[in-house]
Amino acid sequence: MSKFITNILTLCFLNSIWLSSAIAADLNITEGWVRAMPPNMTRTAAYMHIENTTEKDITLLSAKCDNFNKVEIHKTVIANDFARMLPVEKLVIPAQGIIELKPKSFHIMLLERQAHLKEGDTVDITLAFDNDTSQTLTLPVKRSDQKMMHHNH
Ligand SMILES: [Cu+2]
Repeated sequence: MSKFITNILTLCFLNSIWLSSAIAADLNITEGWVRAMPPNMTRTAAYMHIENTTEKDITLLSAKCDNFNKVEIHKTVIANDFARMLPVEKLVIPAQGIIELKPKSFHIMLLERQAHLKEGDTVDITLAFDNDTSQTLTLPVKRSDQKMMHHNH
């Protein structure tokens, strides 16, 4: 391999390290999980807390996941005691703020699954943001009642 190419590769490598540490400092994503799905279901949702530690709003533009053909950002709205999910184009994480993606609220909707997901599996989801960064999360698959119990004490 020529010296020139080696240098380029080294540069790319260093650059990607720099990028990921910059992202980690800007957005703090915690409490991520994906709802386990019954075998006959083709859709499920991912939840997480996204904290913006910067002085500027950062917008979540899209998400993707290799296990699902279609991924959307959704919001659940309750009208007349009836819960309905609406796609949202993007999700603003306010400067110094935190957005909670959780049941009955915002979530990443995973549609048209490729393979069944069960409790104990993990799912990689990549989120793309308007500051030209993206972040890939490895989220555990859990049953929702476990999570509820954990939160309701
Ligand atoms: Cu949804």
